Amino acid sequence: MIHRDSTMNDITNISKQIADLINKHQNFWVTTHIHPDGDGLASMLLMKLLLEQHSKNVIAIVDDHIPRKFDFFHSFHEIITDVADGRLGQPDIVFALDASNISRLGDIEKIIPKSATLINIDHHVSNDYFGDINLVVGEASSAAEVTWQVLEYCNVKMNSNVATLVYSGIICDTGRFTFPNTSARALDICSKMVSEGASSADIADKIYFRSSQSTILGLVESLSTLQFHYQGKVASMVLSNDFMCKHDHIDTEGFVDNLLAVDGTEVEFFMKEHNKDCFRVSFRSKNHVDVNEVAKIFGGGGHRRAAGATICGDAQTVKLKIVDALETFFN
Ligand SMILES: [Mn+2]
Repeated sequence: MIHRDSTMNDITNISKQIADLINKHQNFWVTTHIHPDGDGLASMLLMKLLLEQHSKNVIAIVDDHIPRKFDFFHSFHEIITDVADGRLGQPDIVFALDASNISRLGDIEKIIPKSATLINIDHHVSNDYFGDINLVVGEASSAAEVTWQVLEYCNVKMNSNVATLVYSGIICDTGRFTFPNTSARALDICSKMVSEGASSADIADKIYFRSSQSTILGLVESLSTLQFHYQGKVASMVLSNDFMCKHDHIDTEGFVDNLLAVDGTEVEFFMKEHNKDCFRVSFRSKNHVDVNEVAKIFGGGGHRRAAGATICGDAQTVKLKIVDALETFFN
């Protein structure tokens, strides 16, 4: 199969297929990736809202802990995080939002019935088209932007819940409108969402201005490990599992973005030791390095300017492996 980005024509055709499937079926699951972020959660809950407007039975399930800062998202408290939950039932259709491959769904991969139609809606260039239907738009700012296109096609009834979710998904994935994926289209959609009732100040307050003390201490700890490589072109930092275990509720999303502030860096990476000797690594790039390619070396992926991978080993070994992998760009 040729993997290519969905064109405008495809988007309309695939949206039509999705609309037909929604009409024909009654039982749905919506899900997103492990380590869920604002974009994945917003996209998943947007699809849930659309389906509920069509009087469907919808289960939102994520195989991971959900960061509390998103607790103002509509139906946040209905998200099921236990893959053995008795309420799951049998879905006819499963929507996977913001996931570049099936293993990103964690154990949900194992419980999707063979009979269900899997619909993959995403914006990662690394997406491997794992769905029965795939709507992948690599140039979209966010999965929320792609999901919004489907919702518009399906004539979603607008309200402030829809507007808040679309706006939130886009600000999370554009780094509050600072990353290169902040397109005119993304801003146009956000402008429309503000006129439909999304409050940019309230949303920023909730997502960005109520970090727990542990999170700020975790940031201080991470920054204290800051190191530069290749004459300052690469910056790295680490947060150990020991520290994570001593403090509850450390939300490390966005930690790596602090390194983007350093003048002269091209690649930034942050290693979070989520289990002993196993690191979740987030990569960022400012200009010419495609960190999706770097993450792929380690079995991960993402976008040109933002990607991630899981790498196991002790901290020093993992850091050296990454620095070595970057050598071709900086020597
Ligand atoms: Mn995303």
